[in-house]
Amino acid sequence: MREKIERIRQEIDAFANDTREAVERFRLTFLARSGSIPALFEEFKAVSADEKKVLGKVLNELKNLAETRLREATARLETSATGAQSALDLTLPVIPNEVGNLHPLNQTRYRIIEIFERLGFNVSDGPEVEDDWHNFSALNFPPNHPAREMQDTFFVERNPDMLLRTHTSNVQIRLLEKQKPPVRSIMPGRVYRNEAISARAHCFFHQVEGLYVDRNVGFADLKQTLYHFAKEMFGADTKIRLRPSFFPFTEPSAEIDISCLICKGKGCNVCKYSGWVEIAGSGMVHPNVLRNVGVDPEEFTGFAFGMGIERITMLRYGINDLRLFSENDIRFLRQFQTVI
Ligand code: 2U9
Repeated sequence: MREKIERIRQEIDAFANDTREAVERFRLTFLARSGSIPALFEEFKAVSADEKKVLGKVLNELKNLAETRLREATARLETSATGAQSALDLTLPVIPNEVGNLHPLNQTRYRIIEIFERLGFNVSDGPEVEDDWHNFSALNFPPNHPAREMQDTFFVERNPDMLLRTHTSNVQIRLLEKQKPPVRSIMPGRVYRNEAISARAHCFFHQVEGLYVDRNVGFADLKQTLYHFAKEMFGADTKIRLRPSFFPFTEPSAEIDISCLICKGKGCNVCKYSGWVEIAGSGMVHPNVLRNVGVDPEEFTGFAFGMGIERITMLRYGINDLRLFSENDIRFLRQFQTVI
């Protein structure tokens, strides 16, 4: 029996426990019920009492050796590359969670909404596919007037026409049709134009328009509201300038310029050496428009304005190509990560 024990010890030492299958074979060969070590214990029962004293110790050592080797081999497998991939190593550095960010246009939209909400404006929404009345006729665009051609769009149906709205003014019309003044609301949304795509134009873009109709609303209210907006949006030392303009739906009308953020009015590429950049259009709501929605222009007056969210965002961040906003290039979008 001594020789058998010695032979099995040598077999244990020689056994290559390097794969999952080999470890299982090791267990079956030496330790399982039908393995060689339990067989030795069976034999042990028959030896003389004297021999038991010596052999018992040796046999237990053999069993401990086999069990230790099995434990070690199993542990090696768990941590090795070929072993269980599921082995959890709590010492590894964590895999960072990739957090996305709001699209820069949405960041600007939320900032614009925030500024006007604090002045008491609420937010209204309406359809992007619109009829001729709400997009053009109610807004005092006469049929065949050149103003219609300047806002050419995509027609979904003809006679009667259904089209992709060219501005969010359709929402103001819908609002005034169902809500009597006072109305103080802004309308952010996507609009469409039939334009060739370039760095400065696209077939769709985003606007925020605003409308304030009540008794005694005057041009001074318009000017002060947009001055406040410009300072909140672009910084406290921002100046504004109003230039006469024309829109069918407002009279009088004015373009709103701000002092150039880049050169502080000295003259640069962005302001084309004028010191001023355009940020919005505005005006007093045309009496015909008020009449079209059943509001008496003798009793109520109002001002309205409109701005392109792309344009404001380009000025805010110094972006020079409109197409970047809709290409979904992660290298561009990642630059607008906000710290939360
Ligand atoms: C109603 C009455 C009046 C909305 C207005 C503008 C001036 C304007 C442009 C700015 C740049 C469009 O995004 S842009 O191309 N908008 O200049 N929009 S006043 O006037 C309204 C709207 C609704 C009932």
